[in-house]
Amino acid sequence: YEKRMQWFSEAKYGMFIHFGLYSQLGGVWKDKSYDGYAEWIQSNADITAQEYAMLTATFNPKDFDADFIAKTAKQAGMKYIVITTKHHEGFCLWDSQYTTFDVGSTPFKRDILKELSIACRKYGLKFGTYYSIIDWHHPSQERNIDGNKPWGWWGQIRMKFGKKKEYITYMKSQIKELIDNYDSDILWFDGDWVEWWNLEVGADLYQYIRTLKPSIIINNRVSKRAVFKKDFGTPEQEHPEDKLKHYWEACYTMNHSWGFKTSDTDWKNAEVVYNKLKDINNKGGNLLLNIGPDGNGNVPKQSVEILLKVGEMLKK
Ligand code: JFZ
Repeated sequence: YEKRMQWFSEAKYGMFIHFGLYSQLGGVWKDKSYDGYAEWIQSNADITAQEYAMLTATFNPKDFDADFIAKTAKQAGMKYIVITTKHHEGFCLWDSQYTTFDVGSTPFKRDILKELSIACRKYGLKFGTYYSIIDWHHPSQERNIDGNKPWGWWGQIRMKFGKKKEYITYMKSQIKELIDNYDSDILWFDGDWVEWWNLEVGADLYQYIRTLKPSIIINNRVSKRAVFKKDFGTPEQEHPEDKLKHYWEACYTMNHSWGFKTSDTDWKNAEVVYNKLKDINNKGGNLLLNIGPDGNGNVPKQSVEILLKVGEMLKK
């Protein structure tokens, strides 16, 4: 365990990328701007999976430039990148054999994960893959009409009776693709809060992945994050006051939303980010700092500016 965690504990700083069909919307659906995270618009605007799926027809981020992103991360002093390969919406950024709800069914067609994983290797960065446990598109799951906001009906999406095995097989097949085709170094799960996800399925999945690639590292959200801290904990938009006994990584955005959001212009300045990074590192943690490219694949210029400024400060 210590051995496979070594690069991670030395890395200190990484880049998170939230990118998906939602990036095209920028937080706006049918001329109305929605509060909350832009990657949650399907929930916030209560869009049916069927209507939402039409966004594949217009997904064409021609300006997506993996080399530029990896180069910028490198210049910023980062050591790894984690990208949302499948967020809660269920859309896959690679051409998966196990679904057609993926980049292969869009006019774009390019394999975003292939491009980014190659660029990461070129600049000596580790390559990590975020994979959501909850899936708003997969037929195994349905909205919980009894659920309460603010997590929303979609946030508490439930497993249909008798479908859990089928979905877990789907997860395992896709994760095997992420490891076989892109040699993922980190599996970063999310969505562990739903009721049907429990410690047994988490432990089984953890073991399965460990067998596929013994050196991979897996975040605590593979299980119930409150209970299980291996391989590393993941506090979000906050970080602990003191040193912790386990490996950890805090994730933050530079504004408020993770996915690209037009109205979200309240950017942290470079000093704030730099101080957060130093504070987290002093307490033994890593910072995973997010960018949300827009629907054309462009990284907001404010984000690039902050990244490069912090990179300069780190060199001094
Ligand atoms: C989750 C996602 O829902 C969100 O879209 C984003 O990807 C983020 C990195 O992770 O959001 C969460 C997860 C957990 C908490 C809050 C937001 N939490 O434990 O308070």
